[in-house]
Amino acid sequence: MPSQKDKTSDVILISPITRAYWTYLPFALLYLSSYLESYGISTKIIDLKIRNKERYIDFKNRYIDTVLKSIKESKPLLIGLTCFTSEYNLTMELAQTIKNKTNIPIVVGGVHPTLRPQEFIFPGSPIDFVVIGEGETPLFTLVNVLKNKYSFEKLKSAAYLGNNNKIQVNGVCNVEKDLSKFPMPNYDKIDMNFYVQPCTGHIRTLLLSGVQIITSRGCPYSCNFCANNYLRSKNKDCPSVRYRPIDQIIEELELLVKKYKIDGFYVIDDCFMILKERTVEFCEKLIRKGLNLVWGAETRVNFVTDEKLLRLMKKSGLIQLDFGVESGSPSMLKEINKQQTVKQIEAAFKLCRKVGIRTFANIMFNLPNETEEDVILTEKLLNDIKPSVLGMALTVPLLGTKIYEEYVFPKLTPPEYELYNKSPYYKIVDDRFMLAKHTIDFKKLMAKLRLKYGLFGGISLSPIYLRKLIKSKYLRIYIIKFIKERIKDLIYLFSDIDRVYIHSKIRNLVMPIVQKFRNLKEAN
Ligand code: B12
Ligand code: SF4
Repeated sequence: MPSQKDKTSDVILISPITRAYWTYLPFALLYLSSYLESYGISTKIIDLKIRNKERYIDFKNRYIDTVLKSIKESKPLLIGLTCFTSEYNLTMELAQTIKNKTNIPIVVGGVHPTLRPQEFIFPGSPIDFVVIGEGETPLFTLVNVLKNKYSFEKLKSAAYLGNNNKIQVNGVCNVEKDLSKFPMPNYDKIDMNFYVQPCTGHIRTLLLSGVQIITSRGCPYSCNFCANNYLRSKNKDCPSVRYRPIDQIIEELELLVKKYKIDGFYVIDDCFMILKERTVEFCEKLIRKGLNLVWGAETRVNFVTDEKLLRLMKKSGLIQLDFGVESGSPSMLKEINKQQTVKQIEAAFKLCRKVGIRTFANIMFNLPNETEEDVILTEKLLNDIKPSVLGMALTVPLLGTKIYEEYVFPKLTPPEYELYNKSPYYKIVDDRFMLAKHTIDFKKLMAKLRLKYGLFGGISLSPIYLRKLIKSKYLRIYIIKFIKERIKDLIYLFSDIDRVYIHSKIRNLVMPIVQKFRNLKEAN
């Protein structure tokens, strides 16, 4: 049982301030918390959300106050922070603020610390430990070492400042082989009412009260824009994909329905549907349990080839499949090592349409060495597959990816990690991020494609979906939010029309006149 006395906790885990708007569950912290608590180590998660109309500056003050107050009250043995590359500077800032008030050790884990432990461990750093890789067991060991005052040499998959004032790294990146030993995420530790509210973030663009779930960790592919492969390649002894027991997942969903009244869920596995027999087992058990949930998932086109399987998935509540289509150009698909063909993309979309499953196509522009012809091929592919929902983004060479290693020179310095926070949607925020060879106006291109395929994707007339909404305790919120979403659609529609047509028309009218004036000026 947890050793919770009054308000004290052995470990405090803190969500970064950047995640104040996210409707994605803080899975890393939830899993770490439930594993530690299964061994009687009490934990607290600070996961603050910005309030309606709260100014960011007020939120930031509230966030810092809450963190410091909580540390004072809980008197923890250890404070844990989590960090993507984009969050590096804010994480260091937060750690320093904490260290100015207390001497309690701070550990950081997550993608960036795993990739660059040396950027956290150096003389004078406010961070005391880095956990490298998946954190459950290394964090448990760290807590035990601190509790029992053992030597740091006992730490595993961890880094700290050695006696010589140099970083000491013990062991390799941790990849947990057996996921069955981990209890389900510790949902009670956070404000689940916030997370289960109907929003369009669970199943992209569809209003739904739900959560994300993880059924497996890892991916056997190596797309070179994805950091996954690099993280995994640091530990070659472990299987790339590890699975949670299906019964545990079903039990988790049952609890989420009973306790939080969710209407659906979204599978955020790195690579879902790898093993057909597992997908079948999952769907059959979902049907047998009678939870009547609507669900969506992200997968790869090469896994969607079997009509019977797709029909079973639909029967179990599947409404939408999201695909990383990325490009319609065979040479681009090869360039990014996507290991999928245009034919496979076309076939998967065709099959989904036949069975009646919505499709989400994610497209990446600004791929390495992309030419105008590659973009035209992507436009052509979209015309063929006609996704129910279209997502587009410009490729950003992330730290820990092959494209970062190959194309970004000079490499980013830590203050420059802030570049990852700037909107990557339609703008190249730094010359080093320009990977394409053409000079197409991305903003206009994306506005044009959104007008063609991306509008009103949030509307679904699927009977299982509509039935779910009508019976839901959130029906009133669904109606209000549905109207708000359609107003947003209209605003986007007009701004896209403006970008594609009006802007260019005005430009075409005005520019020759401006040019004439310029010529006149030069002549004088
Ligand atoms: C779901 C997801 C999201 C969700 C958020 C989920 C969440 N609450 O964390 C959303 C959609 C919001 C999101 C956003 C972004 N994401 Co994202 N996301 C993922 C994804 C697919 C899964 C993350 C997850 O929940 N994993 C499950 C948990 C259990 O694993 P985990 O987070 O790795 O945590 C384990 C360890 O890392 C470690 N650990 C983590 N924290 C801590 C803390 C302590 C104290 C300890 C001891 C250990 C520890 O232990 C955990 C348990 O084993 C990953 C891919 C991946 N496989 O990691 C990308 C990924 C993390 N995202 C990535 C990126 C780039 C982003 C964005 C920047 C994208 C963008 N351009 O907007 C934004 C971040 C914006 C910002 N301002 O920071 C990159 C990160 C690369 C990098 N170098 O940082 C990844 C790796 C994908 C990729 N493209 O390569 N993301
Ligand atoms: S399939 Fe997805 S998770 Fe796997 S390497 Fe490619 S982008 Fe990353």
